[in-house]
Amino acid sequence: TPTVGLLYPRESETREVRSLDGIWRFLKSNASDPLRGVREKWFDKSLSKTGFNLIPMPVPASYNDITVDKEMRDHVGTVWYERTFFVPNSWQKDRRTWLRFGSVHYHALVWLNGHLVMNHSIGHLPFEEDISKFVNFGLENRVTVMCDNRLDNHTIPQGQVHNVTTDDGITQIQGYTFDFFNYAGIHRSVYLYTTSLTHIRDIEIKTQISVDGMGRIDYRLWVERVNATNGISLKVRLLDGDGEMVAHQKNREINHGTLLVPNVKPWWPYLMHPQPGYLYTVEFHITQYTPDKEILLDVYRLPVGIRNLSWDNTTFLINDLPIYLRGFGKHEDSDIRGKGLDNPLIARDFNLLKWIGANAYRTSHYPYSEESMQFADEQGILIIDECSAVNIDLFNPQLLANHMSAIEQLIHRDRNHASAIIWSIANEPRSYKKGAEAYFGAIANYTRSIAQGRPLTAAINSDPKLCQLSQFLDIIGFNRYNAWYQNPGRTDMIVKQLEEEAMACHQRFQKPVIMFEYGADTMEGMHSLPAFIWSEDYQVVLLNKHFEVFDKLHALKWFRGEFVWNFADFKTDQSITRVGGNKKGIFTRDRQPKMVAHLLRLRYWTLARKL
Ligand code: BDP
Repeated sequence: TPTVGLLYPRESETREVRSLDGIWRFLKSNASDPLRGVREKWFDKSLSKTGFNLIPMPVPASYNDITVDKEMRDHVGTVWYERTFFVPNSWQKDRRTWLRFGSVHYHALVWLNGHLVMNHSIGHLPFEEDISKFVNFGLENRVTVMCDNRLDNHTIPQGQVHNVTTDDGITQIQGYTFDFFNYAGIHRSVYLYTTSLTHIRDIEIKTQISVDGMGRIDYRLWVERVNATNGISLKVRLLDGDGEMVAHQKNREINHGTLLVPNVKPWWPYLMHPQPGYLYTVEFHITQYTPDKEILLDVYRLPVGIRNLSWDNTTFLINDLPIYLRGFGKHEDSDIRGKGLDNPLIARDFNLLKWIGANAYRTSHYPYSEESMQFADEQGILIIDECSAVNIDLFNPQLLANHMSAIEQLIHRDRNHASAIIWSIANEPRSYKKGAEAYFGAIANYTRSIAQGRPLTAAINSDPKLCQLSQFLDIIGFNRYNAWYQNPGRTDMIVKQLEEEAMACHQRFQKPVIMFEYGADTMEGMHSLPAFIWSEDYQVVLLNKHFEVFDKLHALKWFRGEFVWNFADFKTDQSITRVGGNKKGIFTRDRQPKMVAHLLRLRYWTLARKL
């Protein structure tokens, strides 16, 4: 389990960051022999020496929709990426060079100048390594990445590769039971950065506000010290939103400490306060004192929102006020780039969230980019932070280990974000099956041991009477498709049914309940009166019926939120239930509103004013 590499790369007086994003050289290996490149050591020389045709491939992006080749879109197995870059001589003396990937899906092997430097599984999460000893300083370097998209019974999420006979012979296909397209490639930014030998490896902060308005930040630091670093000390400064210093500390204890902030400006969610998303910056300076001089070894600045979070069997509070969540399930998904990091798209999505009056979303069904988490902190959008365990089914010890690792990496990466308020440990697992109780008991115990003051949830579609996971959660999330998968067309069969389902969740487990998914596939521009499934009118009627229930439940206090499925249309694998993808979006895939967006906007703004 990697426990480092999860601090976001930031420039400072002592750190330089360079992007390796851009156009890389790319090669798709033959599906029938995915490991040929490893056998033949393609990483030893430039990929051009393989004799295969290389194509230009943008990074970050999924590779699937970049070309017009069906085999590229549906590829199962490995692909290779490569590029060259220079590292300045100034990075050599008394310094380290780090190579960091924001996410490669699913499995990545990374070589630098022919040396294997990284091996990481589970997409959606960053990984990095100190590459100093393999770097040619002042000269050209080559990075080679092999990316494997195959999912099996041990991967998070699970999938099965099997052979099918086609007109051209036998070929492999990837089966999986979740509906979003299994995009693959170097999905997020690649960075090269440098630190001093002695530097901050990791930071953990916890915040709290007391009744008298005193803010408190407890921090822990992991400092990598190298030989001659005696006499090092830590200086910590807290800057407010205007850059004014409001607290500071200087000590020889470099591993932990506390900052107190009188009259603290709390971090508030969007529409709960005139100034939501208020962030301070904690500045950590590591200095070495020698008899004649003071050497600045490292500076790292971490944006921090100060807030309280608490919950009990009926409610969920932020800064001691109960909060009702108005949100969405989302996806990282867009035309051409697939799951590739796309800053304009992130910015647009946050503008739409604010326009519609939402205050939350769930990172269904995997961790989203670090950049989006930073946006959420700044805008006051609450994040139900989900790990990539979607639809898991066949419980086994190796899966359990990988699932724990997925959760560890997620919490480790996101624990310092004020916006991350709840950890979601799974989406629609087959939690009614034999083996689920022991499996999720272990997952929940483990998550709780590292939960960093956040409650646990999961998005559950099993019958509450049969579910063996819910008992371990703090907040029960449930997914139901009344008048869609159940009783399609019958919007007159939503209200009673849904009310009973929500009540059953609460009665059995006595915990706060959130609806995490409901919705209807909707073709933009299709109209029908009276409403008929797939039309925009049907989506309006279906949502309206759900609102009726939510209003009733809300009066019961323990019902803590509503999340529509989905924020926007997204790509799926090919099936007869999908028209160009999943169309349950409130927005289209290119982020324009469907008719229902205006209805939802009215509701979310009204709720924001009322609650
Ligand atoms: C739910 C899944 C979600 C799907 C949705 C649907 O959690 O990932 O996209 O169904 O089919 O069961 O629209």
